[in-house]
Amino acid sequence: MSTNIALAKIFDEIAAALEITGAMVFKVNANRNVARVLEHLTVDVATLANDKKKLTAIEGIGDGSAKKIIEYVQTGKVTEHEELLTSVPRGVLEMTRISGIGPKTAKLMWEKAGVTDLTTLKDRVADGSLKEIPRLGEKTIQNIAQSLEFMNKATERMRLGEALPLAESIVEFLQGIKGVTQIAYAGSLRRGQETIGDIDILASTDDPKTLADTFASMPLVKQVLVNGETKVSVRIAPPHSVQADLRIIPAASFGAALMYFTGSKQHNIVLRERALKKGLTLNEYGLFADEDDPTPPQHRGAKPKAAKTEESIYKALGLPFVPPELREDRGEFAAAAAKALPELISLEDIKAELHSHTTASDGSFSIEELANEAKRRGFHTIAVTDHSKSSVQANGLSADRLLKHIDAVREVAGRVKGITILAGAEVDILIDGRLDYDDNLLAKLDFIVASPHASLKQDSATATKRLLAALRHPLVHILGHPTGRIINRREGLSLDINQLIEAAIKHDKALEINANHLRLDLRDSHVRAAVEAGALIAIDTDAHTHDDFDELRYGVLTGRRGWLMAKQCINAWPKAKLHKWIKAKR
Ligand code: DGT
Ligand code: CA
Ligand code: CA
Ligand code: ZN
Repeated sequence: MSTNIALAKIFDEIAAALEITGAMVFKVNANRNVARVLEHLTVDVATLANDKKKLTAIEGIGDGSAKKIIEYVQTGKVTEHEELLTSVPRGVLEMTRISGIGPKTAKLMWEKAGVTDLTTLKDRVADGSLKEIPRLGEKTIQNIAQSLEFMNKATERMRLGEALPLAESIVEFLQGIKGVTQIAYAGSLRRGQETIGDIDILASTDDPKTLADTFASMPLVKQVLVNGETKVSVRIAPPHSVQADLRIIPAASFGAALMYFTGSKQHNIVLRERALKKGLTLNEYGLFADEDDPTPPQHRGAKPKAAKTEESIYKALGLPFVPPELREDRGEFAAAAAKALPELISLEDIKAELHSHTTASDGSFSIEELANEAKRRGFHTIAVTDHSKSSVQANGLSADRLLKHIDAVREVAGRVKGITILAGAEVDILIDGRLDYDDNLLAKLDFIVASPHASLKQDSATATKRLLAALRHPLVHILGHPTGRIINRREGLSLDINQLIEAAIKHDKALEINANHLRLDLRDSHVRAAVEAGALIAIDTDAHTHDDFDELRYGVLTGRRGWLMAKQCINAWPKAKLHKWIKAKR
């Protein structure tokens, strides 16, 4: 699969270089979109390159991109990419991935101060010499310094949206190996945490040696750290660079091991205390009678009361099955005792996408393509919510363009059957809480997501006041990605979430979980607070391209970690109920 990743990087670099050299936005976006498509593609693109039609049949890959892919497969390089790299150094391209550095700033620092990579950038920030660059504001320099510091702290943990597909592909691969009877990933990944420290995989097999050897010699592996009979640890090659542990477990104790290695540690501790109170002892081999014997029960040949499945162990401890996302010792035991464990929302419950973009702003869909994709995914409603005018970097719509766009959406809505298409907007919440269009114009829209995009370093009190104003606005439906954070890149607003929850309830608004794995905003703990207080939640993908719809599962996992049930999530409501709620704000 490495051709896909290598090519994705090339398309990303082309996009960044084009941006720096001032190319048209659509050209930049087209290349960036191809990179996303390639990252998510489940077949090796090299196997399709003998036939251009097979490539252009993939959503998001056009004629020009297909040519570049074929060139790469045949020659190992892309001429356009090579040429761009002779005019823009690669290090300059990498800098544009840092929050606070756009293409203009990168270009300025490169031309005026010789900043050609991250290392020189760090030096120039440290010695204060960036200040001498004309037209580079003090604020920008401060932002860059903060981003660098944040990156240093945050880069070790891998984001869920990168770890989950990786773990799934490893599991799928190993499943096919001779002798394997059971296999699953465990750990923080199974609990759906937004970032993970390492990938934990458990398997049972009739042929341990073959499995261990196969795992250690996967093409993805860069280094073998431990190569034992029951445990193999490897480091996965860049760009992933994460550790993966495979543990080989006797089939009879697979459930006990899965429970143990899923964790969390806190949850496991409570389980073991519970076992002891019942005169039992729990470990990764099973639940046994607690006898006064220093030899562990599995070594004395003791027969476990339960071990094969997690369900049987929970049952023997007098508990219902606890979904992995709840295993944090944050109230799940009390809820289980009260027979009040939530029936968590699932991916299949989601029937509406209420935050999405088209080519009118920074998306890659036409309105019709967007609607058809939403329909294909089984949704009854799609809200088209392009950016508002202050989001200049995202090609936000002026008032005039918005009026025309509303007409265009209504025209498609009249034509495409089987799905409700709403004319909406993702309206910027300006620095003081005002919205980015006047009320007359807002009233013409069926649907409004109000989101913060700029000034994301405000102090907590100011930021909370700003978002409260948007929640109070009678025409708004959803507060979009409230903090504006980007995981591992940008901290975002630090908000008084309880005040926002209270206001959302009072004004009957929904708070968004932006499902994009870079955002997951609201985060799990915020969702939990909102769910407990009774606020409505929206789970939206913020789709810019076809594959973005696949990010929905990360939003659902975050919702589940926040104890969210379908009835509290507006995207899971039946059509009539949702539409009634939407119209009540008009
Ligand atoms: P991570 O990898 O940092 O995102 O978090 P986890 O939860 O995946 O932690 P990890 O990989 O260190 O261990 C996986 C699970 O194994 C963990 O959730 C619980 C279990 N575990 C590991 N070490 C211990 C331990 O010392 N005591 C107990 N009770 N459980 C442990
Ligand atoms: Ca782990
Ligand atoms: Ca581990
Ligand atoms: Zn947004």
